[in-house]
Amino acid sequence: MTTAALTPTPADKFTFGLWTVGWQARDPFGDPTRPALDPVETVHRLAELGAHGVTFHDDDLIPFGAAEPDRTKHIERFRTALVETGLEVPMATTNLFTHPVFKDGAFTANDRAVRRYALRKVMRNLDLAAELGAHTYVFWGGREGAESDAAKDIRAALDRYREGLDTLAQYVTDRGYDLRFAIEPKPNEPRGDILLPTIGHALAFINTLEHADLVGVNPEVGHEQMAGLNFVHGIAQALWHGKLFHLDLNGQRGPKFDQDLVFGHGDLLNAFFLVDLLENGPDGAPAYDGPRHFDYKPARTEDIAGVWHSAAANMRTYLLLKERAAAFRADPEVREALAGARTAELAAPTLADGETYAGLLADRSAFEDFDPDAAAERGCGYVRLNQLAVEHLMGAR
Ligand SMILES: [Mn+2]
Repeated sequence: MTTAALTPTPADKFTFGLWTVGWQARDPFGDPTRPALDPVETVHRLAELGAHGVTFHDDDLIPFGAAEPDRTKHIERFRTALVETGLEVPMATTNLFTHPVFKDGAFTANDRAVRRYALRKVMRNLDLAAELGAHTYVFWGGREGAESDAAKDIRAALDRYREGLDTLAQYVTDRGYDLRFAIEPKPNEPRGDILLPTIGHALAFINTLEHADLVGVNPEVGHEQMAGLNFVHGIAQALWHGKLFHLDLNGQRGPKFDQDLVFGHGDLLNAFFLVDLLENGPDGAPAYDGPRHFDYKPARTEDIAGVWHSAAANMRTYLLLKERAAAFRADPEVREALAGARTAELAAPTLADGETYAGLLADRSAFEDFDPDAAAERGCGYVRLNQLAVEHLMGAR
């Protein structure tokens, strides 16, 4: 692959949250290791690195509780930086977790006044998101959960979660905003157990919403892997439901605390198949054409130079995996191995066109004359196929 192809450009649609590179590396055991970053500087640095856009929580841009004139000033500085760089804001979200008022949740806090306050905080930032041209609004309910099963009536909490999203979807619709919602699942951290912990939980919940068509998911690599789940399968199912509205790329090494590593720095083989899934859809076109959003944290060990190095690393890793996945798909030996593994046969419906179960019952070859032992003897050839993927990933082919 040429150096040019590994140099990110806005056409690659790479985006970063202000809170990612801006993380000062405060953790539960230690103080920050880096100074705060000015969002204006972040916008300029990301543009220099070839990013397409930047995303934000309300409080990343405007300090919590800022007076109205200050708020306006922060927004204007940010807007100027966007104009100067051409960076877009494809997504925005709300901080409903840092301030102690949200210690028991926002939409699902037992305290009704906190729930009303949370909805107002979201509505205010929805106005700003629409004004800045965002098309996706993410809901990560990190504080929506509990540590004790006695603390929360989960069925009532889900009623309130639904009420909150229905109310906000109505608001967006009435205002005519071109915004869709994306729920970001996470199993735990900061709460002991978080509501809507996985992609599957979120998809089932979305089906109950009044404005279900406006709501999809924003799955994060690490969050699903914290639950021991296969991220590629989760993304494939979200695509299958037509609900992959956005996604968060990063790295995670198994079920432990949320590491937010650089993309690919966790389960690299799963990252390879993820990029293959996103970029190489069934018709050759990408299966997903939205932003490739990085929600990672530069390691606490890094200084500011390391922050920008890690930001660039996310994009370079993605482009390398995209190149490796294309080589994998183009390799004649891979095609032969795929045919041997009968992967395309799965697309053929199990019943023939127009056939019903009556036809299946009448087909002696399906059962009476079928030889299950002979079928069981055939190997699938999946290990050979996987090894080909590993070798492409390693640059050995
Ligand atoms: Mn995370």
